[in-house]
Amino acid sequence: MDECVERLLDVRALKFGSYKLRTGLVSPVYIDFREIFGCPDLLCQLSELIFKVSREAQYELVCGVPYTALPLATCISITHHLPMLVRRKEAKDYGTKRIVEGKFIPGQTCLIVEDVVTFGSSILETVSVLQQEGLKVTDAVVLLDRAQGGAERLASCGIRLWSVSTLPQILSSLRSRGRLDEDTVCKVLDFLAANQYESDSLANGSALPAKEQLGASEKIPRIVSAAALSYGQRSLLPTTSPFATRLLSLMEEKRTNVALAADVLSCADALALAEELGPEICMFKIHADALSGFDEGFHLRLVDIAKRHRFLLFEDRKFADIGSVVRRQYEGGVFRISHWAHVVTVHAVAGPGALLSLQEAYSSVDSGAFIVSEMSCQGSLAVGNYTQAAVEMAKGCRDFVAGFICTSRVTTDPSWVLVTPGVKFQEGDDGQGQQYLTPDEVIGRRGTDVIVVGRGIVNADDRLATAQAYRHAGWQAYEGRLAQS
Ligand code: 5BU
Repeated sequence: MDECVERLLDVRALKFGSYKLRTGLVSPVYIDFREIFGCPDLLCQLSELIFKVSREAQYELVCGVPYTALPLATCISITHHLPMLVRRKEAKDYGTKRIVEGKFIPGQTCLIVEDVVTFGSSILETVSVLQQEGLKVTDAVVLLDRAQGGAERLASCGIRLWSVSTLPQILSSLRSRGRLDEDTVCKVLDFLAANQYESDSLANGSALPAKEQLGASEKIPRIVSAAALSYGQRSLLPTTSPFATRLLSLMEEKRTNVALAADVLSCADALALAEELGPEICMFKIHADALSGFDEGFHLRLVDIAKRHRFLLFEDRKFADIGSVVRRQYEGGVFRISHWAHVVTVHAVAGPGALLSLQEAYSSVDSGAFIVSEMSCQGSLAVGNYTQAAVEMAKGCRDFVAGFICTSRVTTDPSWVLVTPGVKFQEGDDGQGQQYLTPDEVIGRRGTDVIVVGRGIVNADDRLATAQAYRHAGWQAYEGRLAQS
């Protein structure tokens, strides 16, 4: 790598100075490997280094993280006759609708190729997309590790990271060649030390580093609360769990914060509802044990509809038992929930054991859980100290817990997603304990993030128009809240 380092400086793929980032933070280093697209010899040299450094990894396919790493993966594919996959950022809305292009057989192993790693989030996103297609991912390789905790975070998710170089190694190489002065080296090292990935950075009151942007390590000040940041910004926080990242970015892209509670009688009715209302929602929530006709075919069809209409599957199981039983309920039995649900609910009453068992059993790195910290029904015991203890419990399981079921802002930490059931245009109750709040009250005034609407839509004469009306109301309330903060 040493010989390439000076070239990287010369072509301005590495820049030292003072760079104001989007959030106002001033960084002493900027890395932009898009600059090497104009130097084919350097591109080939670097891709060869990437290939060599990861030669102990076992894989049959390569996949670059879009977009900067795509040419690097392409060079490796061509030179070493390795089939390549391309992960789309979004599925096409015409033709095959594939999210991963290329030829593969589920069960094959794929190496992820990336240019820079900061906190590992972009790699984890690609891992999750490939895993959903049935591919195995155990290794990722990167040209430059900024040494901000990304390798450790990936290791905790079961991904081994190989890196051609780290930012401190590059600094020392440039320093010894007289291309960088001591002062700049110290400034960059200080910057790296102050911007490390910490899974619990909020809990200890420090500022939040945002997820990697190309060459940019950004900070979001502590004062921000969930209400002041967009869903998209929150999806980029390093403390946001992989599932919450996926949900928040989907909500931002699709412009919907409506989760449909599909409380219908049969699987056939649920499929019809998913097909009709899928384009309007971010999550489709079911109670699998309350649907007649549940079988393997049902969840396969549901997964297919969810992919086509881009929503996430939510099994409202409300696990509440000892860890070993909860794990069997999640993985096995009739419902095999972990095989199709992106997210589940867990009661806090049984303590952290249930959460930890579910986390061990999940089948994709971006599966998650919401902890029930409050309930919408009258007389619920989930209040006060119980609610606060539930929020505390989540901090021990940040990679799996995505947020809370609640009816109020139980935390101001913007990395958690707050999901509120009991939503209808008409406030009041259903005569059986359920209490309803309006979308405006929930999102606009109480400051939670997702409205769960069931009978308000399911019992309407025109379900589609009603779902659209809830979508509109939920989004307006969200935009109004952002404008006010
Ligand atoms: P409704 O038809 O909008 O009242 O349906 C509400 C859904 O949300 C239903 O599936 C409940 O199981 C779910 N729910 C709830 O209503 N209140 C809660 O506190 C929790 C879940 Br947790």
